[in-house]
Amino acid sequence: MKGVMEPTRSTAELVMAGSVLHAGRLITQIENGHDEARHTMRQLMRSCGKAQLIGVTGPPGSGKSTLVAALIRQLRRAQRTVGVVAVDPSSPFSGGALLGDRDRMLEAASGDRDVFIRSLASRGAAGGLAAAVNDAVDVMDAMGKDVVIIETVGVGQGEFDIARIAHTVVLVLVPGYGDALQVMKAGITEIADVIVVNKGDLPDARTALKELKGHGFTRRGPGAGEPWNVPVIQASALRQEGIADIVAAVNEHYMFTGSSGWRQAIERGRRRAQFADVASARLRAELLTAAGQALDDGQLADPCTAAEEFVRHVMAATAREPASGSGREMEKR
Ligand SMILES: Nc1nc2c(ncn2[C@@H]2O[C@H](COP(=O)(O)OP(=O)(O)OP(=O)(O)O)[C@@H](O)[C@H]2O)c(=O)[nH]1
Ligand SMILES: [Mg+2]
Repeated sequence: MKGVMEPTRSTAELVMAGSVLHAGRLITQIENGHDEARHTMRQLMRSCGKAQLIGVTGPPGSGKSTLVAALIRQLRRAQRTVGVVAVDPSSPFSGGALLGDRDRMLEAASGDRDVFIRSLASRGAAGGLAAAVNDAVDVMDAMGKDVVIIETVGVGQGEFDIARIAHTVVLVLVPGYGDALQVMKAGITEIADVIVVNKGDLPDARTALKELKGHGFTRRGPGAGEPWNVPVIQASALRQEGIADIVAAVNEHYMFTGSSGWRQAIERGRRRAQFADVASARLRAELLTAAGQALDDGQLADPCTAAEEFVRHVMAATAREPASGSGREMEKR
């Protein structure tokens, strides 16, 4: 009998073929800052850029995870494959809650091969949370998931900004938090593309909805095109009401960003932030090592001046760096 050797497939190939096992391991490697993960990510990048990225954010307990579970069901009904990155805000108290969230979402996925859910904790991410979230999103994108949902608590004040990652940001509010003034104060209107007043089964939902709708929030992409009118949708994630409306609004926004050049700007902004996040985390680690040495050598009596000088020195060195030409030419590029 002639034995045919099975060619060994690389992790990247296995992930691209949709292996949940290998994708899960890869994300763990990313969290641990494993060198091998960078190598795999490099290979995966060429398969990225196809998924629709949806951010789900809002205050603690507004029903984000319940809504994500409902969205999974709705998207699966339309035969769309789904990845979820649930970001733990790092509070040691939310460990249990996160587990509950996962259960809820897993129930919605219940053995479905086309749903992949992963939670990330900032305390675990070696290279910074933003970098880990971006990598996890890229992994799910490379797996071929049609939609990747990123769930995170809070808006803008976190360690990373969901508006820099997602094509569409869904803000989940609840009756009581819903008055327009509070929402504006929180700076939320800057990033919400779709507003959901969740827990519509509760008594105050109508008032909140009316007030938010009355305000008429708009968003603008780059350039002088038409503004996007932010829809305000009442829903009950618990009773799975209003979920189809949310999906329709998200898809409409996605189309809008595609036709207005906005989406390209979002994607460019994401890659720019990703570069800066990874580079600054790496540099910070290197700098702390170098600073430790300098401190031991007694060179940090005036740390601020030393830092300024160091940066000037590095900037001058990198400006001279390119083999083909001077710093002046680099400026022109
Ligand atoms: N009445 C009602 N309760 C809801 C609804 N959606 C979620 N809840 C409840 O609200 C609580 C919080 O729901 P989660 O989905 O965990 O909220 P979350 O925003 O993900 O919470 P964190 O991730 O901890 O910030 C749970 O007890 C849910 O059952 C809803 O539509 N109506
Ligand atoms: Mg949650």
